[in-house]
Amino acid sequence: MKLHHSTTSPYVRKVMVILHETGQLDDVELIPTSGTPLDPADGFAAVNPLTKVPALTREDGGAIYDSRIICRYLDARAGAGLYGAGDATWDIQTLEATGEGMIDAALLMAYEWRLRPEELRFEAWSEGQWDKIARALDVIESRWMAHMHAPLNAGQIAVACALGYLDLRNADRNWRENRPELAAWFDAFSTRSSMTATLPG
Ligand SMILES: N[C@@H](CCC(=O)N[C@@H](CS)C(=O)NCC(=O)O)C(=O)O
Repeated sequence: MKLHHSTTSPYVRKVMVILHETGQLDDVELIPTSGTPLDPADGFAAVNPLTKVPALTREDGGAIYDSRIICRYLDARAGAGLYGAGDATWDIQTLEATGEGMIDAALLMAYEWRLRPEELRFEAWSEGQWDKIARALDVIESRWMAHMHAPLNAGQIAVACALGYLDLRNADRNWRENRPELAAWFDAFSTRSSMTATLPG
């Protein structure tokens, strides 16, 4: 398989963590692919018309994209059970969506200050994105910690990659303040070899 990859993308990191955790790393060739909405990678649209990483070309040649679909595919391929069984899957997938939503909001903030010309930047809109992240962090701290301490699942992986991205792009916002349980959980989760091997670089 071929994985269109970028070392700083938190969406790619979710996929890489799952590859590590499920023993599928050697089944994938990494294809460095970086681009933005203003400057998509050459030729990448033939794989993913949305020109976003990650995208995975499977052994049969078919491409799949969106990190959540790729994560589900890799989980099914390995029979890893990272999405739980029965009704538990809805909680795991909601936790995954919460992590993913934090990444979406943080990426929109990063694009706002990296890509938009200074005179067009919209501060209130960026703050609205941060408010989404802050609310999600509070909900995880107050309601989801039992799920965070459950056996490894795709929801935890998505939240961990979101927190790693906040440390990379929004360190000044100090997300750990007033969220001691989540901060302690992330410290411990960050020691997993799947996490140390996929630090943004
Ligand atoms: N929902 C997508 C989002 C992927 C995404 O936005 N990736 C970013 C890199 S972090 C990207 O490729 N951006 C390029 C663009 O938006 O043109 C997923 O989960 O895979």
